Amino acid sequence: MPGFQLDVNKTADQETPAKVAANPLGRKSPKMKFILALSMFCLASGAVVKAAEVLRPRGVPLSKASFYDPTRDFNCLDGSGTIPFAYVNDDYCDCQDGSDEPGTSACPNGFFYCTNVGHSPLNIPSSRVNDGVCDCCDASDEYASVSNCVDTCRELGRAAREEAAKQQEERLKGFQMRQSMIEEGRKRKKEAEVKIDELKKEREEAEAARNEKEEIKKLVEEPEKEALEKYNAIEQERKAKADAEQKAKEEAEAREAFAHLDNDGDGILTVAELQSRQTFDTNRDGEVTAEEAKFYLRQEETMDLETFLVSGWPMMRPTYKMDQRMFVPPTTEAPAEALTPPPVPGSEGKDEQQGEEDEHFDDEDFDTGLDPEDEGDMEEDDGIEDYDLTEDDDVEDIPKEEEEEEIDQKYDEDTQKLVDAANKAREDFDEADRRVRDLTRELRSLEETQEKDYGPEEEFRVMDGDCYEYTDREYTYRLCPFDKAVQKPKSGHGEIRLGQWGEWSGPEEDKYSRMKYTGGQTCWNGPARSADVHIYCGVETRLTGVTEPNRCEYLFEMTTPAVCTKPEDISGDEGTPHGHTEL
Ligand code: MAN
Repeated sequence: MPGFQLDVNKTADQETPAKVAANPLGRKSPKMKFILALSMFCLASGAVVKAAEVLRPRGVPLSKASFYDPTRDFNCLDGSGTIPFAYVNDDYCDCQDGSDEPGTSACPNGFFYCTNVGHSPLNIPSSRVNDGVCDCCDASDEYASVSNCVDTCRELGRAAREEAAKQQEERLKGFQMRQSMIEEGRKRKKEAEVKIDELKKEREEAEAARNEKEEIKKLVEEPEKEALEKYNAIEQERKAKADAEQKAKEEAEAREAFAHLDNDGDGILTVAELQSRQTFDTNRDGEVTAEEAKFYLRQEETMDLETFLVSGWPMMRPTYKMDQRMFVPPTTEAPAEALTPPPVPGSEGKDEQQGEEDEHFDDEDFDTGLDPEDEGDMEEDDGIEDYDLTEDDDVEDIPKEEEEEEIDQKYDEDTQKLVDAANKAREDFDEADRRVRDLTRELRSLEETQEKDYGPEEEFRVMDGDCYEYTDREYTYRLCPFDKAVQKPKSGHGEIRLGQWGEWSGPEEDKYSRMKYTGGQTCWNGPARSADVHIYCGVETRLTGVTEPNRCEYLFEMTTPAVCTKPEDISGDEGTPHGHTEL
Protein backbone atom coordinates (compact mmCIF):
# COMPACT_ATOMS: atom_id res chain seq x y z
CA MET A 1 0.00 0.00 0.00
CA PRO A 2 1.53 3.38 -0.97
CA GLY A 3 2.68 5.55 1.94
CA PHE A 4 -0.13 8.06 2.29
CA GLN A 5 -0.15 11.37 4.03
CA LEU A 6 -2.99 13.61 5.02
CA ASP A 7 -2.60 17.19 4.03
CA VAL A 8 -4.62 20.21 4.84
CA ASN A 9 -5.16 22.52 1.98
CA LYS A 10 -5.40 26.17 2.84
CA THR A 11 -9.01 27.27 2.74
CA ALA A 12 -11.02 29.78 4.62
CA ASP A 13 -12.25 27.18 7.08
CA GLN A 14 -8.99 25.34 7.59
CA GLU A 15 -7.69 24.28 10.94
CA THR A 16 -5.05 26.63 12.17
CA PRO A 17 -1.53 25.14 12.20
CA ALA A 18 -1.55 25.26 15.96
CA LYS A 19 -4.71 23.22 16.04
CA VAL A 20 -3.39 20.66 13.59
CA ALA A 21 -0.29 20.29 15.66
CA ALA A 22 -2.32 19.85 18.80
CA ASN A 23 -4.43 17.13 17.24
CA PRO A 24 -2.24 14.21 16.28
CA LEU A 25 -3.99 11.60 14.24
CA GLY A 26 -4.54 9.36 17.25
CA ARG A 27 -6.87 11.82 18.91
CA LYS A 28 -8.96 13.49 16.29
CA SER A 29 -11.29 16.44 16.54
CA PRO A 30 -14.83 15.92 15.28
CA LYS A 31 -13.88 17.84 12.16
CA MET A 32 -10.85 15.64 11.50
CA LYS A 33 -12.93 12.58 12.00
CA PHE A 34 -15.27 13.84 9.31
CA ILE A 35 -12.39 14.48 6.95
CA LEU A 36 -11.03 10.99 7.40
CA ALA A 37 -14.43 9.52 6.83
CA LEU A 38 -14.74 11.51 3.67
CA SER A 39 -11.33 10.31 2.53
CA MET A 40 -12.26 6.73 3.15
CA PHE A 41 -15.37 7.31 1.10
CA CYS A 42 -13.34 8.73 -1.67
CA LEU A 43 -10.98 5.79 -1.64
CA ALA A 44 -13.86 3.38 -1.69
CA SER A 45 -15.89 5.14 -4.34
CA GLY A 46 -12.96 6.16 -6.54
CA ALA A 47 -14.28 9.72 -6.62
CA VAL A 48 -11.83 12.45 -7.50
CA VAL A 49 -10.77 14.10 -4.29
CA LYS A 50 -11.31 17.83 -4.50
CA ALA A 51 -12.12 18.58 -0.94
CA ALA A 52 -10.26 20.76 1.56
CA GLU A 53 -8.33 17.69 2.70
CA VAL A 54 -6.40 15.54 0.31
CA LEU A 55 -5.00 12.10 0.81
CA ARG A 56 -1.94 11.65 -1.32
CA PRO A 57 1.04 9.37 -1.49
CA ARG A 58 4.19 10.43 0.36
CA GLY A 59 6.24 13.03 -1.49
CA VAL A 60 3.42 14.25 -3.74
CA PRO A 61 2.64 17.95 -3.78
CA LEU A 62 -0.94 19.07 -3.38
CA SER A 63 -0.98 20.32 -6.90
CA LYS A 64 -0.39 16.80 -8.22
CA ALA A 65 -2.50 14.89 -5.71
CA SER A 66 -5.29 14.37 -8.22
CA PHE A 67 -3.02 12.26 -10.41
CA TYR A 68 -2.60 9.75 -7.63
CA ASP A 69 -6.07 8.19 -7.36
CA PRO A 70 -5.82 4.99 -5.30
CA THR A 71 -8.96 3.60 -6.93
CA ARG A 72 -7.37 3.55 -10.36
CA ASP A 73 -4.23 2.37 -12.05
CA PHE A 74 -1.54 5.02 -12.01
CA ASN A 75 -0.57 6.71 -15.26
CA CYS A 76 3.05 7.77 -15.22
CA LEU A 77 2.99 11.56 -15.43
CA ASP A 78 5.12 11.58 -18.58
CA GLY A 79 2.72 9.07 -20.20
CA SER A 80 5.45 6.42 -20.33
CA GLY A 81 3.20 3.71 -18.89
CA THR A 82 0.35 2.62 -16.63
CA ILE A 83 0.89 0.58 -13.50
CA PRO A 84 -1.34 -0.77 -10.74
CA PHE A 85 -1.72 1.85 -8.04
CA ALA A 86 -0.07 -0.53 -5.59
CA TYR A 87 3.21 0.00 -7.44
CA VAL A 88 3.29 3.67 -6.38
CA ASN A 89 5.99 4.19 -3.76
CA ASP A 90 6.80 0.46 -3.67
CA ASP A 91 10.51 1.33 -3.85
CA TYR A 92 10.78 0.11 -7.42
CA CYS A 93 11.06 2.54 -10.29
CA ASP A 94 8.43 1.85 -12.95
CA CYS A 95 7.93 5.20 -14.70
CA GLN A 96 10.67 6.79 -16.78
CA ASP A 97 10.07 10.16 -15.13
CA GLY A 98 10.16 8.66 -11.64
CA SER A 99 6.61 9.85 -10.94
CA ASP A 100 5.60 6.47 -9.46
CA GLU A 101 8.16 6.84 -6.66
CA PRO A 102 7.65 10.34 -5.26
CA GLY A 103 8.25 9.15 -1.71
CA THR A 104 11.23 6.82 -2.13
CA SER A 105 14.68 7.08 -3.58
CA ALA A 106 14.07 4.32 -6.11
CA CYS A 107 14.03 6.57 -9.18
CA PRO A 108 17.20 8.55 -9.89
CA ASN A 109 15.29 11.37 -11.58
CA GLY A 110 12.33 11.66 -9.24
CA PHE A 111 11.41 14.44 -6.83
CA PHE A 112 10.27 14.34 -3.26
CA TYR A 113 7.98 17.08 -2.03
CA CYS A 114 8.40 18.27 1.56
CA THR A 115 5.22 19.84 2.84
CA ASN A 116 7.17 21.73 5.51
CA VAL A 117 4.12 22.83 7.43
CA GLY A 118 4.87 26.18 9.03
CA HIS A 119 7.49 27.09 6.42
CA SER A 120 7.92 26.91 2.67
CA PRO A 121 7.39 23.63 0.85
CA LEU A 122 10.33 22.23 -1.03
CA ASN A 123 11.05 19.81 -3.86
CA ILE A 124 14.22 17.80 -3.38
CA PRO A 125 15.76 15.13 -5.66
CA SER A 126 14.35 11.82 -4.50
CA SER A 127 17.89 10.45 -4.19
CA ARG A 128 18.05 12.44 -0.96
CA VAL A 129 15.16 10.56 0.61
CA ASN A 130 16.35 8.55 3.59
CA ASP A 131 19.98 9.32 2.90
CA GLY A 132 20.59 10.30 6.52
CA VAL A 133 20.73 14.01 5.76
CA CYS A 134 17.90 16.26 6.89
CA ASP A 135 16.82 18.14 3.76
CA CYS A 136 13.24 18.97 4.64
CA CYS A 137 12.70 21.11 7.70
CA ASP A 138 9.74 18.90 8.63
CA ALA A 139 12.08 15.85 8.56
CA SER A 140 9.66 14.08 6.18
CA ASP A 141 12.48 13.05 3.81
CA GLU A 142 14.06 10.92 6.51
CA TYR A 143 11.02 8.88 7.58
CA ALA A 144 12.84 5.56 7.44
CA SER A 145 16.40 6.52 8.25
CA VAL A 146 18.18 6.42 11.53
CA SER A 147 18.93 10.13 11.40
CA ASN A 148 17.66 12.28 14.19
CA CYS A 149 15.89 14.80 12.03
CA VAL A 150 13.39 16.92 13.86
CA ASP A 151 10.75 19.28 12.55
CA THR A 152 12.19 22.80 12.64
CA CYS A 153 9.77 24.30 10.16
CA ARG A 154 7.93 26.47 12.63
CA GLU A 155 11.05 28.21 13.93
CA LEU A 156 12.50 28.54 10.44
CA GLY A 157 9.18 29.76 9.13
CA ARG A 158 8.92 32.35 11.86
CA ALA A 159 12.46 33.59 11.20
CA ALA A 160 11.78 33.71 7.46
CA ARG A 161 8.56 35.62 8.00
CA GLU A 162 10.32 38.05 10.30
CA GLU A 163 13.02 38.57 7.70
CA ALA A 164 10.41 38.99 4.98
CA ALA A 165 8.58 41.52 7.13
CA LYS A 166 11.82 43.41 7.67
CA GLN A 167 12.51 43.43 3.97
CA GLN A 168 8.97 44.50 3.37
CA GLU A 169 9.45 47.39 5.73
CA GLU A 170 12.70 48.40 4.01
CA ARG A 171 11.00 48.22 0.65
CA LEU A 172 8.22 50.39 1.88
CA LYS A 173 10.66 52.89 3.31
CA GLY A 174 12.63 52.80 0.06
CA PHE A 175 9.45 53.26 -1.91
CA GLN A 176 8.55 56.31 0.17
CA MET A 177 12.05 57.70 -0.35
CA ARG A 178 11.64 57.11 -4.05
CA GLN A 179 8.60 59.38 -3.99
CA SER A 180 10.80 62.15 -2.54
CA MET A 181 13.43 61.48 -5.20
CA ILE A 182 10.76 61.77 -7.87
CA GLU A 183 9.53 65.03 -6.40
CA GLU A 184 13.03 66.44 -6.16
CA GLY A 185 13.88 65.24 -9.68
CA ARG A 186 10.80 66.88 -11.15
CA LYS A 187 11.51 70.05 -9.23
CA ARG A 188 15.07 70.18 -10.58
CA LYS A 189 13.83 69.54 -14.08
CA LYS A 190 11.46 72.50 -13.83
CA GLU A 191 14.19 74.68 -12.32
CA ALA A 192 16.48 73.75 -15.17
CA GLU A 193 13.79 74.67 -17.69
CA VAL A 194 13.35 78.06 -16.04
CA LYS A 195 17.11 78.56 -15.91
CA ILE A 196 17.42 77.69 -19.60
CA ASP A 197 14.84 80.32 -20.48
CA GLU A 198 16.66 82.87 -18.35
CA LEU A 199 19.99 82.00 -19.89
CA LYS A 200 18.59 82.27 -23.39
CA LYS A 201 17.36 85.76 -22.63
CA GLU A 202 20.64 86.72 -21.00
CA ARG A 203 22.53 85.41 -23.97
CA GLU A 204 20.40 87.39 -26.39
CA GLU A 205 21.19 90.52 -24.42
CA ALA A 206 24.84 89.62 -24.23
CA GLU A 207 24.95 89.03 -27.98
CA ALA A 208 23.39 92.43 -28.61
CA ALA A 209 25.97 94.02 -26.31
CA ARG A 210 28.77 92.16 -28.03
CA ASN A 211 27.56 93.26 -31.48
CA GLU A 212 27.45 96.83 -30.25
CA LYS A 213 31.01 96.57 -28.92
CA GLU A 214 32.09 95.03 -32.17
CA GLU A 215 30.70 97.99 -34.09
CA ILE A 216 32.46 100.42 -31.78
CA LYS A 217 35.66 98.46 -32.16
CA LYS A 218 35.42 98.61 -35.95
CA LEU A 219 34.73 102.31 -35.79
CA VAL A 220 37.78 103.18 -33.72
CA GLU A 221 40.09 100.65 -35.36
CA GLU A 222 39.68 102.30 -38.74
CA PRO A 223 41.33 105.66 -37.82
CA GLU A 224 43.87 103.75 -35.71
CA LYS A 225 44.82 101.68 -38.73
CA GLU A 226 45.24 104.75 -40.91
CA ALA A 227 47.32 106.50 -38.30
CA LEU A 228 49.52 103.47 -37.81
CA GLU A 229 50.09 102.92 -41.49
CA LYS A 230 52.59 105.74 -41.65
CA TYR A 231 54.44 104.22 -38.71
CA ASN A 232 54.37 100.86 -40.41
CA ALA A 233 55.91 102.40 -43.51
CA ILE A 234 58.70 103.89 -41.39
CA GLU A 235 59.22 100.61 -39.68
CA GLN A 236 59.35 98.67 -42.93
CA GLU A 237 61.89 101.10 -44.28
CA ARG A 238 63.98 100.72 -41.15
CA LYS A 239 63.79 96.97 -41.40
CA ALA A 240 64.72 96.91 -45.06
CA LYS A 241 67.72 99.09 -44.29
CA ALA A 242 68.78 96.89 -41.42
CA ASP A 243 68.44 93.80 -43.60
CA ALA A 244 70.54 95.34 -46.35
CA GLU A 245 73.20 96.36 -43.85
CA GLN A 246 73.23 92.92 -42.37
CA LYS A 247 73.56 91.33 -45.80
CA ALA A 248 76.43 93.64 -46.71
CA LYS A 249 78.13 92.85 -43.42
CA GLU A 250 77.82 89.15 -44.03
CA GLU A 251 79.17 89.48 -47.54
CA ALA A 252 82.12 91.49 -46.30
CA GLU A 253 82.77 88.81 -43.74
CA ALA A 254 82.66 86.14 -46.44
CA ARG A 255 84.99 88.09 -48.67
CA GLU A 256 87.41 88.55 -45.80
CA ALA A 257 87.36 84.83 -45.09
CA PHE A 258 87.93 84.07 -48.75
CA ALA A 259 90.93 86.35 -48.81
CA HIS A 260 92.24 84.64 -45.72
CA LEU A 261 91.85 81.13 -47.09
CA ASP A 262 93.17 82.06 -50.51
CA ASN A 263 96.81 81.68 -49.47
CA ASP A 264 98.30 82.76 -52.76
CA GLY A 265 95.76 85.53 -53.29
CA ASP A 266 94.91 84.41 -56.85
CA GLY A 267 91.15 84.67 -56.32
CA ILE A 268 90.66 80.89 -56.45
CA LEU A 269 90.46 78.49 -53.50
CA THR A 270 92.23 75.22 -54.12
CA VAL A 271 92.25 71.80 -52.48
CA ALA A 272 95.82 72.43 -51.33
CA GLU A 273 94.87 75.72 -49.74
CA LEU A 274 92.12 74.10 -47.71
CA GLN A 275 94.37 71.17 -46.82
CA SER A 276 96.66 73.68 -45.16
CA ARG A 277 93.88 74.46 -42.67
CA GLN A 278 93.58 72.00 -39.81
CA THR A 279 90.01 73.07 -39.21
CA PHE A 280 88.86 71.09 -42.28
CA ASP A 281 90.08 67.81 -40.78
CA THR A 282 86.60 66.33 -40.62
CA ASN A 283 87.51 62.88 -39.26
CA ARG A 284 90.02 64.28 -36.74
CA ASP A 285 92.86 62.05 -37.78
CA GLY A 286 95.35 64.90 -37.75
CA GLU A 287 95.42 65.31 -41.48
CA VAL A 288 93.22 67.23 -43.94
CA THR A 289 92.87 64.86 -46.85
CA ALA A 290 92.01 65.91 -50.38
CA GLU A 291 88.53 64.39 -49.93
CA GLU A 292 87.93 66.42 -46.80
CA ALA A 293 89.02 69.61 -48.54
CA LYS A 294 86.92 68.80 -51.61
CA PHE A 295 83.87 68.41 -49.46
CA TYR A 296 84.03 72.15 -48.75
CA LEU A 297 84.67 72.87 -52.41
CA ARG A 298 81.51 71.03 -53.38
CA GLN A 299 83.55 68.16 -54.82
CA GLU A 300 85.44 70.49 -57.18
CA GLU A 301 89.17 71.06 -57.38
CA THR A 302 88.78 74.81 -57.04
CA MET A 303 86.23 77.44 -56.10
CA ASP A 304 86.00 81.04 -57.23
CA LEU A 305 84.80 83.92 -55.11
CA GLU A 306 81.31 84.00 -56.59
CA THR A 307 80.62 80.32 -55.86
CA PHE A 308 82.19 80.75 -52.46
CA LEU A 309 79.78 83.57 -51.58
CA VAL A 310 76.74 81.58 -52.68
CA SER A 311 77.44 78.05 -51.45
CA GLY A 312 80.98 77.62 -50.14
CA TRP A 313 80.85 80.07 -47.32
CA PRO A 314 77.51 78.94 -45.82
CA MET A 315 79.08 75.49 -45.51
CA MET A 316 82.39 76.59 -44.06
CA ARG A 317 81.15 79.40 -41.90
CA PRO A 318 80.40 77.45 -38.68
CA THR A 319 83.79 75.69 -38.69
CA TYR A 320 85.66 78.76 -39.76
CA LYS A 321 84.04 81.03 -37.21
CA MET A 322 84.57 78.51 -34.46
CA ASP A 323 88.27 78.69 -35.09
CA GLN A 324 88.18 82.45 -34.98
CA ARG A 325 86.26 82.45 -31.77
CA MET A 326 88.68 80.18 -29.97
CA PHE A 327 91.63 82.13 -31.09
CA VAL A 328 92.81 84.98 -28.89
CA PRO A 329 95.18 87.10 -30.94
CA PRO A 330 98.35 88.24 -29.12
CA THR A 331 98.01 91.76 -30.58
CA THR A 332 95.09 93.80 -31.86
CA GLU A 333 96.54 93.66 -35.33
CA ALA A 334 96.61 89.94 -35.72
CA PRO A 335 98.54 88.63 -38.69
CA ALA A 336 96.62 86.46 -41.12
CA GLU A 337 98.42 83.31 -39.87
CA ALA A 338 97.03 83.88 -36.41
CA LEU A 339 93.61 82.85 -37.74
CA THR A 340 94.63 79.21 -37.98
CA PRO A 341 92.78 76.95 -35.54
CA PRO A 342 94.28 77.46 -32.06
CA PRO A 343 95.35 74.63 -29.78
CA VAL A 344 93.21 73.63 -26.81
CA PRO A 345 94.67 75.27 -23.67
CA GLY A 346 97.21 72.94 -22.06
CA SER A 347 97.62 70.77 -25.15
CA GLU A 348 99.26 73.08 -27.60
CA GLY A 349 100.25 71.50 -30.81
CA LYS A 350 98.44 68.21 -30.25
CA ASP A 351 96.37 67.39 -33.27
CA GLU A 352 94.17 64.87 -31.48
CA GLN A 353 93.23 67.46 -28.93
CA GLN A 354 92.39 69.85 -31.66
CA GLY A 355 90.19 67.17 -33.13
CA GLU A 356 88.34 66.71 -29.87
CA GLU A 357 87.66 70.39 -29.67
CA ASP A 358 86.22 70.44 -33.15
CA GLU A 359 84.18 67.40 -32.29
CA HIS A 360 82.77 69.24 -29.36
CA PHE A 361 81.80 72.05 -31.66
CA ASP A 362 80.06 69.60 -33.97
CA ASP A 363 78.08 68.17 -31.08
CA GLU A 364 76.79 71.57 -30.28
CA ASP A 365 76.05 72.68 -33.76
CA PHE A 366 74.39 69.63 -35.21
CA ASP A 367 71.64 67.40 -34.01
CA THR A 368 73.17 64.35 -32.41
CA GLY A 369 69.90 62.48 -32.58
CA LEU A 370 70.18 61.81 -28.87
CA ASP A 371 67.86 62.69 -26.06
CA PRO A 372 68.83 66.14 -24.67
CA GLU A 373 69.52 64.54 -21.29
CA ASP A 374 71.90 62.04 -22.81
CA GLU A 375 73.51 64.80 -24.75
CA GLY A 376 73.97 66.64 -21.51
CA ASP A 377 75.74 63.63 -20.07
CA MET A 378 77.98 63.44 -23.09
CA GLU A 379 78.94 67.02 -22.69
CA GLU A 380 79.75 66.52 -19.07
CA ASP A 381 81.98 63.61 -19.94
CA ASP A 382 84.10 65.45 -22.51
CA GLY A 383 85.16 67.98 -19.89
CA ILE A 384 85.32 70.82 -22.38
CA GLU A 385 83.62 74.10 -21.68
CA ASP A 386 80.61 75.06 -23.79
CA TYR A 387 80.58 77.78 -26.36
CA ASP A 388 77.33 79.49 -27.10
CA LEU A 389 77.27 79.43 -30.84
CA THR A 390 73.93 81.19 -31.12
CA GLU A 391 75.47 84.10 -29.37
CA ASP A 392 78.44 83.77 -31.66
CA ASP A 393 76.22 83.97 -34.69
CA ASP A 394 74.48 87.02 -33.31
CA VAL A 395 77.67 88.80 -32.40
CA GLU A 396 77.28 91.27 -35.15
CA ASP A 397 73.50 91.38 -35.20
CA ILE A 398 71.53 94.11 -33.52
CA PRO A 399 71.14 93.14 -29.85
CA LYS A 400 67.62 92.06 -28.98
CA GLU A 401 66.81 94.74 -26.44
CA GLU A 402 67.95 97.46 -28.74
CA GLU A 403 65.80 96.04 -31.49
CA GLU A 404 62.75 95.95 -29.28
CA GLU A 405 63.28 99.48 -28.22
CA GLU A 406 63.32 100.52 -31.82
CA ILE A 407 60.10 98.66 -32.55
CA ASP A 408 58.43 100.08 -29.46
CA GLN A 409 57.96 103.38 -31.15
CA LYS A 410 56.52 106.45 -29.52
CA TYR A 411 53.47 107.65 -31.34
CA ASP A 412 52.54 111.27 -31.62
CA GLU A 413 49.86 112.37 -29.21
CA ASP A 414 46.93 112.07 -31.63
CA THR A 415 47.98 108.63 -32.82
CA GLN A 416 48.49 107.50 -29.24
CA LYS A 417 44.94 108.60 -28.42
CA LEU A 418 43.60 106.59 -31.32
CA VAL A 419 45.61 103.54 -30.25
CA ASP A 420 44.38 103.86 -26.67
CA ALA A 421 40.77 104.20 -27.79
CA ALA A 422 41.12 101.17 -30.05
CA ASN A 423 42.74 99.14 -27.27
CA LYS A 424 39.91 99.98 -24.93
CA ALA A 425 37.32 99.08 -27.60
CA ARG A 426 39.11 95.76 -28.19
CA GLU A 427 39.11 94.98 -24.46
CA ASP A 428 35.42 95.83 -24.20
CA PHE A 429 34.62 93.67 -27.14
CA ASP A 430 36.68 90.76 -25.79
CA GLU A 431 34.89 90.96 -22.49
CA ALA A 432 31.45 91.05 -24.13
CA ASP A 433 32.44 88.17 -26.38
CA ARG A 434 33.68 86.15 -23.41
CA ARG A 435 30.35 86.65 -21.68
CA VAL A 436 28.45 85.32 -24.69
CA ARG A 437 30.71 82.29 -24.82
CA ASP A 438 30.34 81.62 -21.08
CA LEU A 439 26.57 81.83 -21.30
CA THR A 440 26.56 79.56 -24.34
CA ARG A 441 28.64 77.00 -22.48
CA GLU A 442 26.38 77.11 -19.43
CA LEU A 443 23.31 76.82 -21.61
CA ARG A 444 24.72 73.89 -23.55
CA SER A 445 25.56 72.00 -20.38
CA LEU A 446 22.07 72.56 -18.96
CA GLU A 447 20.43 71.55 -22.22
CA GLU A 448 22.51 68.38 -22.25
CA THR A 449 21.28 67.62 -18.75
CA GLN A 450 17.69 68.08 -19.91
CA GLU A 451 18.28 65.57 -22.67
CA LYS A 452 19.48 62.86 -20.28
CA ASP A 453 17.14 60.02 -19.34
CA TYR A 454 16.71 60.20 -15.58
CA GLY A 455 14.12 57.45 -15.43
CA PRO A 456 10.42 57.40 -16.21
CA GLU A 457 9.61 59.66 -13.26
CA GLU A 458 12.86 61.65 -13.01
CA GLU A 459 13.71 59.55 -9.98
CA PHE A 460 17.42 59.25 -10.86
CA ARG A 461 17.97 62.95 -11.58
CA VAL A 462 19.06 63.74 -8.01
CA MET A 463 22.03 61.42 -8.44
CA ASP A 464 23.52 63.51 -11.25
CA GLY A 465 26.35 65.51 -9.75
CA ASP A 466 26.97 63.08 -6.88
CA CYS A 467 29.67 60.41 -6.77
CA TYR A 468 29.75 57.15 -4.80
CA GLU A 469 32.82 55.18 -3.77
CA TYR A 470 33.64 51.58 -2.99
CA THR A 471 37.05 50.37 -1.83
CA ASP A 472 38.37 46.84 -2.05
CA ARG A 473 41.83 45.42 -1.40
CA GLU A 474 43.50 47.07 -4.38
CA TYR A 475 41.35 49.91 -5.65
CA THR A 476 38.93 52.63 -4.79
CA TYR A 477 36.18 52.75 -7.38
CA ARG A 478 34.13 55.85 -7.96
CA LEU A 479 30.85 56.08 -9.79
CA CYS A 480 29.47 59.47 -10.71
CA PRO A 481 26.09 58.55 -12.20
CA PHE A 482 25.37 60.01 -15.63
CA ASP A 483 29.00 61.05 -15.87
CA LYS A 484 31.75 58.47 -15.41
CA ALA A 485 33.20 55.48 -13.60
CA VAL A 486 36.83 55.47 -12.43
CA GLN A 487 39.27 53.21 -10.65
CA LYS A 488 42.05 54.50 -8.42
CA PRO A 489 44.79 52.11 -7.34
CA LYS A 490 45.51 52.25 -3.62
CA SER A 491 49.17 52.17 -4.53
CA GLY A 492 48.86 55.86 -5.35
CA HIS A 493 49.07 55.61 -9.12
CA GLY A 494 46.83 57.78 -11.25
CA GLU A 495 43.15 57.24 -11.84
CA ILE A 496 42.04 54.90 -14.58
CA ARG A 497 38.92 55.84 -16.53
CA LEU A 498 36.56 52.89 -16.69
CA GLY A 499 33.97 54.57 -18.86
CA GLN A 500 31.70 57.49 -19.59
CA TRP A 501 27.96 57.46 -19.07
CA GLY A 502 26.44 55.47 -21.88
CA GLU A 503 22.87 54.26 -21.50
CA TRP A 504 20.30 52.34 -19.52
CA SER A 505 20.90 48.70 -20.27
CA GLY A 506 18.45 46.64 -18.23
CA PRO A 507 16.17 44.07 -19.88
CA GLU A 508 13.19 45.46 -21.75
CA GLU A 509 10.76 45.05 -18.87
CA ASP A 510 13.23 46.45 -16.34
CA LYS A 511 15.34 48.87 -18.36
CA TYR A 512 16.25 51.09 -15.42
CA SER A 513 17.86 48.29 -13.40
CA ARG A 514 21.22 48.58 -15.18
CA MET A 515 23.52 51.30 -16.42
CA LYS A 516 26.32 51.06 -18.94
CA TYR A 517 29.50 53.16 -18.93
CA THR A 518 31.69 52.74 -22.00
CA GLY A 519 34.81 54.03 -23.73
CA GLY A 520 37.18 53.88 -20.76
CA GLN A 521 40.96 53.64 -20.99
CA THR A 522 42.09 50.92 -23.33
CA CYS A 523 43.46 47.80 -21.70
CA TRP A 524 46.94 46.74 -22.63
CA ASN A 525 46.43 44.42 -25.60
CA GLY A 526 42.72 44.49 -24.96
CA PRO A 527 39.48 46.40 -25.29
CA ALA A 528 38.52 49.78 -23.89
CA ARG A 529 37.44 49.42 -20.27
CA SER A 530 33.71 49.49 -19.55
CA ALA A 531 31.46 49.17 -16.53
CA ASP A 532 27.99 47.75 -15.90
CA VAL A 533 26.05 48.99 -12.93
CA HIS A 534 23.39 46.70 -11.47
CA ILE A 535 20.89 48.59 -9.36
CA TYR A 536 18.88 47.14 -6.50
CA CYS A 537 16.34 48.53 -4.08
CA GLY A 538 17.78 49.86 -0.82
CA VAL A 539 17.08 52.70 1.54
CA GLU A 540 20.46 54.27 0.79
CA THR A 541 22.05 55.19 -2.53
CA ARG A 542 25.45 53.54 -2.32
CA LEU A 543 27.82 51.11 -3.99
CA THR A 544 27.71 47.70 -2.34
CA GLY A 545 30.41 46.02 -4.42
CA VAL A 546 32.62 46.21 -7.48
CA THR A 547 34.16 43.26 -9.30
CA GLU A 548 35.96 42.66 -12.57
CA PRO A 549 34.29 39.52 -13.94
CA ASN A 550 36.24 39.78 -17.19
CA ARG A 551 39.50 41.65 -17.67
CA CYS A 552 38.74 45.33 -17.98
CA GLU A 553 34.98 44.76 -17.71
CA TYR A 554 33.73 45.96 -14.36
CA LEU A 555 30.54 45.22 -12.49
CA PHE A 556 29.31 47.79 -10.00
CA GLU A 557 26.51 46.85 -7.63
CA MET A 558 24.49 49.66 -6.21
CA THR A 559 21.44 50.13 -4.04
CA THR A 560 19.11 53.10 -4.20
CA PRO A 561 15.55 53.90 -3.24
CA ALA A 562 15.04 55.02 -6.83
CA VAL A 563 14.24 51.44 -7.89
CA CYS A 564 12.08 50.45 -4.88
CA THR A 565 8.65 49.47 -6.10
CA LYS A 566 5.59 49.50 -3.89
CA PRO A 567 5.71 46.30 -1.82
CA GLU A 568 2.77 43.92 -2.03
CA ASP A 569 0.82 43.63 1.18
CA ILE A 570 2.00 40.36 2.75
CA SER A 571 0.50 40.90 6.18
CA GLY A 572 -2.68 38.96 5.27
CA ASP A 573 -1.22 35.72 3.86
CA GLU A 574 1.92 35.37 5.94
CA GLY A 575 3.90 34.95 2.73
CA THR A 576 7.63 34.40 2.61
CA PRO A 577 10.18 35.41 0.03
CA HIS A 578 9.80 31.87 -1.33
CA GLY A 579 6.13 32.34 -1.96
CA HIS A 580 3.38 30.07 -0.72
CA THR A 581 3.62 28.90 2.88
CA GLU A 582 2.15 25.68 4.14
CA LEU A 583 0.62 26.30 7.53
C1 MAN B 1 44.91 47.75 -14.26
C2 MAN B 1 43.52 47.73 -13.67
C3 MAN B 1 42.95 46.34 -13.66
C4 MAN B 1 43.06 45.73 -15.03
C5 MAN B 1 44.48 45.80 -15.54
C6 MAN B 1 44.55 45.29 -16.97
O1 MAN B 1 45.78 47.11 -13.42
O2 MAN B 1 42.73 48.56 -14.45
O3 MAN B 1 41.62 46.37 -13.23
O4 MAN B 1 42.66 44.37 -15.02
O5 MAN B 1 44.92 47.14 -15.52
O6 MAN B 1 45.84 45.31 -17.44
